[in-house]
Amino acid sequence: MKVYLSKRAPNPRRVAWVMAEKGITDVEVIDIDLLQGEHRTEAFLGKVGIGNVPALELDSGTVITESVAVCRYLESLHPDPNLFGTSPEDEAVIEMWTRRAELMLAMPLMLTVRHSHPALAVLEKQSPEIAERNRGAAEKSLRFFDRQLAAHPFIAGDRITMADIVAFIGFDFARMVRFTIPDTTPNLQRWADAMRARPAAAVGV
Ligand SMILES: N[C@@H](CCC(=O)N[C@@H](CS)C(=O)NCC(=O)O)C(=O)O
Repeated sequence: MKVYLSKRAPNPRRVAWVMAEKGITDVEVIDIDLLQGEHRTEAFLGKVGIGNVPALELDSGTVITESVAVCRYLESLHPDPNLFGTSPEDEAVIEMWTRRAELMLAMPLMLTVRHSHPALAVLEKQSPEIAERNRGAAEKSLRFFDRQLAAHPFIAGDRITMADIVAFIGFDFARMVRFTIPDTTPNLQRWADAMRARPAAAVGV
């Protein structure tokens, strides 16, 4: 099995983080240089089918893209520690929070960086308006997550799950454009400090 990742890119980092949490070392990691366009070559597109990382190539030849799908597949092979839920209720709650983390935080934060950081102009026709609108959308979500984290140590409850990984990597990526968690959301700040302290936070950056 091979996984195509790219250093510093947020979606591949989710996979690197999950592999680190689970101690997965038997997957060959191939680093793709996005800024050099290695994901847009005919060879990559022919194999993966889409110019995005991460991509997981199974021994059967099947290629799985979409970072959360890749992570879920890895969890099915390496169930411990559990990041996606252990009962129907637990799974549904974690999926709910993972989607919220994706749509309300990670996606707007990634679009903010993509549309405003000069280094990413090579990948995107940048629009300051899109960057600003997405920064605003992420800012609007902060209190919602802060309230959840006032009642729970992690986003979906009492342990780290995929929802935390998706949300934290979004925040960490947005530091590139000086997006910081404000003092007005101290629970989010406490959670972010705890996430940053995990050994997996050092992988894929
Ligand atoms: N929804 C996909 C998004 C994948 C994605 O956009 N990956 C970025 C890196 S973070 C990429 O490959 N970008 C290449 C490009 O924009 O040309 C996922 O979660 O895997």
